[in-house]
Amino acid sequence: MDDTRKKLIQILLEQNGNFISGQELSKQLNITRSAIWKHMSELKKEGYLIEGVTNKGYRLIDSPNNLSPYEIKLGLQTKWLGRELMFFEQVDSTQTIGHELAHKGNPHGTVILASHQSNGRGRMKRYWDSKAGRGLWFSTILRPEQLEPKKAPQLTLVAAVAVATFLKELNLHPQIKWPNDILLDGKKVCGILTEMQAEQDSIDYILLGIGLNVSHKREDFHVSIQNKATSLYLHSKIRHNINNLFQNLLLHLEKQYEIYMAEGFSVIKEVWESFALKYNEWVKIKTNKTFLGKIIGIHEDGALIVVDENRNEHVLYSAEIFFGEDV
Ligand code: BTX
Repeated sequence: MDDTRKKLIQILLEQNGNFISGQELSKQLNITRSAIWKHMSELKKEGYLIEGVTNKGYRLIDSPNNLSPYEIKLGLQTKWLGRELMFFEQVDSTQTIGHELAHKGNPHGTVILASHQSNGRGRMKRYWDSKAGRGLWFSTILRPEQLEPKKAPQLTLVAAVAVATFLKELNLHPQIKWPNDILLDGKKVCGILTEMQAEQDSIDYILLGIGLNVSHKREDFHVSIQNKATSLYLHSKIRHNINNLFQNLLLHLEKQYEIYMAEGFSVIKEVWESFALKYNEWVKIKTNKTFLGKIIGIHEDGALIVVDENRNEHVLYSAEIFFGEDV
C-alpha cells in the first residue's frame, strides 16, 4: 500500500469514528483534496467503509478484517514484543523466516506474522493448516538471557498459559493439552511450536511459533482435521477484529514471559495446571511405546508426570496424548 494511503488510514483511525474535514486531511498529508478523494476511493475498494458528508468531511466506519501491520502497530501496547513487526502476505513458514532473521541478529521480541503459510509446520514435521486470512500465524524471536537451554521447553508452557489466559478473557473456556495444544470443547484452536538454537550452556535464540485459528468455517480446514480443529468464529460465532486480537495476544505473551523471567516457572506451572486437560483420567500415552496412564502433574522443568497401570511414575519430555476419538 502506498505511504500516503497508510498515513490516511492512520489519521482516520485516530479520529475514533469522528469526522475529519477534507481540508484538515489535505493539510496533514500535504496533498490536494482531489488526491484525497482518489485515495478514499481506493481504500473503499480495499474494503474500508468510509462515509463522506458535505461540510463535515470523512469518517471511518469499518475496516476490512484483514491483518494490517499499520493497524496493529497503531494500538499495540506491548513494551518490547512485536515492536519490530515483519508482516508478509504469504510465506512458506514464519518459522523459516524467523530462523533466517534470528541468524542475521534480529533482536529479542521481533515478530514475524503472515496472512498465509504455504508450508506451515507443527512438531515432528507435521503440517499446520494456515489458510490465508483465517488465522494468526506468527513466530517470535526470543533471546532469553541467562536461561539454561534445558529449561527452554518451559517456554512452550509459558506461551500456552498466555494463549489460554487470553482466550479466557474472551469469555471462553480453553484447555491445554500437554505440551502445546490449546483446545476449545475438545477441538484444537491453537498450536505452539518452540524451536531453539543453542550452545551447550547458552541459548542463542528461541523461535516461538504460534498458530491460532480465528475465522475459519468448518470447510476452511483441510478435510482431515475438520472434526478435530476449531476456530474462534466456529466455536463462538463471534467475528473478532483480527488486528485487535493480535495486539491483545501479544500483550498476554509479553506479560507471561515477564512473569516467568522474574518469578520462575512455579507461578506459570500453577496457572498451566488450572487449564490442564485430562488430569487424573486414563489416557493413551505414546512415547517409544504406547501405554495407558494418568497425568498427575508437570515437573519443574516442564516435563509431564504420569503413572501407569502398575503405579510406576514416568517423567516424559516428549510424548503424544490420545483420548476420546483418538484412543
Ligand atoms: P502439532 O504437531 O502439535 O500439531 C500438528 C497437527 O495438528 C497436525 O498433524 C494436524 O492433525 C493438526 N492440525 C494441523 N493444522 C491445524 C490447524 N490449523 N488447527 C488445528 N489442528 C491442526 C502444533 O503442532 C504447532 C503448530 C504451530 C504452528 C505455527 S503457525 C506459525 C509458525 N509457523 C509455522 O510453520 N508453524 C508455527
